[in-house]
Amino acid sequence: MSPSKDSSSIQAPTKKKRKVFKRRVKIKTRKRAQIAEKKKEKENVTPLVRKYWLQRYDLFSRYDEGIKMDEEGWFSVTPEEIAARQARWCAGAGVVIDAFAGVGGNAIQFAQMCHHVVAIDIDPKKVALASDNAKIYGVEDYIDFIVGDFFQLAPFLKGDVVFLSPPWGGPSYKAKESFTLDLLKPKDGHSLFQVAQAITPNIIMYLPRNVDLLQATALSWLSSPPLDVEIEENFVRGNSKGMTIYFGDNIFP
Ligand code: MGP
Ligand code: SAH
Repeated sequence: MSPSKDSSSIQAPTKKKRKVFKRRVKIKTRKRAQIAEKKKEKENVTPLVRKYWLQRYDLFSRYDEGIKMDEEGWFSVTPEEIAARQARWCAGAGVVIDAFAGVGGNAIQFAQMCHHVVAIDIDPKKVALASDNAKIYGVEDYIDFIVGDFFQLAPFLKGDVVFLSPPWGGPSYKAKESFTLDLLKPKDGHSLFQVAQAITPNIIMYLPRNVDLLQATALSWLSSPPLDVEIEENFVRGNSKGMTIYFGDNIFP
C-alpha cells in the first residue's frame, strides 16, 4: 500500500516563491496584452494602408509610443521630416492655423517651432487622434483643437500663418498627368487660397508632386503687389512626396 499524502506535509509556498510566481503572471499578462495590441494594429492595416504602415517611422518617428491613425490619416499625413521643414519656414511665428489638421502630422511640428497652433478638422475622429498624438510629442498645451469646417470658421480666425493641406482626392491623385487646383477637396485651390488670404498673406500649401506648378504659383497674383513665392519639392529617402509652396515673407518677430 502506498502511503497516502498527509495534508500536513504539503508546505505552503515561501514568500520568495510567491513573489516569483506573481512576477511570472505579470510578465505573461503583459506579453498577452502586447500580442493582442499587435494583432489589433495589424487588423487595422488594410491593404490600402499597408504601404504607408511600412513607412510608419517616416510619418511619425515616435510611432511606437502609441501614435494612432485612421485610414485617411495613413495616406494623408505629412511625413515628419517634411512637416518639420515646413514648420521651420515660420519658426517663431505667433499663431499658425492648420486648416486641415488630420491626425496632427503638421500641427505637432508647428507647435514645436511656433508659439501657438489652431488645428482644425471637420472630422471629430481626426481631432481626437491628433490630440492624442500631440500628447505623445508633449505639445498638446500649444495647440487649440477645433472640430469644424475651415471655410465656415475662417472669417472668425486670426493668425500669422495659414497652412493648407487639404484632401487631394485620395491616393489616386497621381493618376493625373497634371494635378490642377480644381481637383482639391472640398473646394478648388483658388477659392481656398482666397479664404486663407483674408486671414494672412503668409500661406503654406502642401500639394501633390504632380501639381500644375504654373497654376499654383499664379495664386500669388491674387494679391497686389503679388506675394513672394518659394517652391520646394519634398523628398523622403530620395522619393518625391509632395510640393510645398510658401507665399508671403517669412519674417516673424
Ligand atoms: P502617396 O503618393 O500616396 O504615397 O502620398 P507614396 O508613399 O509616395 O507612394 P507612391 O506609390 O506614390 O510612391 C505621398 C504623400 O502625399 C503622403 O505621404 C502624404 O504626405 C501626401 N498625401 C497623399 N494624399 C493622398 C494626400 C491628401 O489627400 N491630402 C494631403 N494633404 N496629403 C496627401
Ligand atoms: N496635414 C495633415 C493631413 C491633412 S489630410 C497631417 O499631417 O496629418 C486633410 C484633412 O482635411 C482630413 O483629415 C479631412 O478630414 C480634413 N477636411 C476635409 N474638409 C475639411 C474642411 N472643410 N474643414 C476642415 N477640415 C477638413
